[in-house]
Amino acid sequence: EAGKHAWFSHDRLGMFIHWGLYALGARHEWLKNREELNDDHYQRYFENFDPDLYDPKAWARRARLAGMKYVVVTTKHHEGFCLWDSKVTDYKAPNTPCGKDLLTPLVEAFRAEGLKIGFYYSLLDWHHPDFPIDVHHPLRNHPDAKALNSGRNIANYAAYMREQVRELLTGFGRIDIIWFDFSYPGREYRGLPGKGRADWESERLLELVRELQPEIIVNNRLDLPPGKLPDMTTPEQYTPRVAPAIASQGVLWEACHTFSGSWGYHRDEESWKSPEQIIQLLIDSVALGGNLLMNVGPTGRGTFDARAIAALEVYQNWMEVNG
Ligand code: FUL
Repeated sequence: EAGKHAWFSHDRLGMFIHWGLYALGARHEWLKNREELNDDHYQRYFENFDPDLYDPKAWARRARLAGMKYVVVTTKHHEGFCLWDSKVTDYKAPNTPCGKDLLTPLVEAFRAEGLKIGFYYSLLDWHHPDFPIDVHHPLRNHPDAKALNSGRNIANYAAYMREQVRELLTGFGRIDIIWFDFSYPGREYRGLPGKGRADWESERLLELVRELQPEIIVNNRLDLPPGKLPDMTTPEQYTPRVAPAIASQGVLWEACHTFSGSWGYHRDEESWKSPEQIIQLLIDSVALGGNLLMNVGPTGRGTFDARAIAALEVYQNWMEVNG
């Protein structure tokens, strides 16, 4: 069993990509939540989504030169927007002005550079009509939030997720990682509940994943029942100082970090990490037996911001001597 995931520990460094409609807002991928934007307001990003400079081959080349051996891309983030031509929603790239599936060329480009492919898929969905208004939902402070939930049936949404995961794991060849995000059982806000395995029907979802892609690595954010281990645990924005306890049970770990602070493109952020910090993150993860997944949030036009390119070049220069 350890054998089938041996590539992961060997490869060590990957590229996370957070790309969706929020890139146009250019101020954090959670803007719909943070600013409590309703669907009507958010629609402007959908109607103007047209990444005219999108060149996934250039992204893939930069990743390879930085020493990255795999990519994990947000096929759908919490906003619910899909980069691929999903058959079960209209809320997808082909229906925006860009008019096409953006995921297929990305997968092809990264594979052509020799990288393995991971799909991030959000369990939260702030667009789907059956996803209840809950603690993180943009409408959580709506005076009628509870009443608005009466028509929403999360079982329909769980079925929708299975359909989408089936598309993702059958339509793009071999997929090496699936990165579900995230569960928050027991978290409550104004009587609106958090969500966990009963809502996602996590075990059923996991069964489907295993059936469709037996070799795949599944992360730890499905809220699996006690005794059921994920393949990988995912410390976020920190690097453990001792290997996570779960590693002793054979669970891989991967720290994920940003070059600045947000995951989606944030134009005005001023918290970009120094070259020393960027290299230290890699050394610290690997020294403790973990992986590092470094994030880039491409712009709404489909480019890597100059600051992200500079950060990737830090790895590139280091790899040329130490890789
Ligand atoms: C979190 C998400 O809420 C963030 O937006 C980001 O995707 C990060 C990697 O995981 O839980």
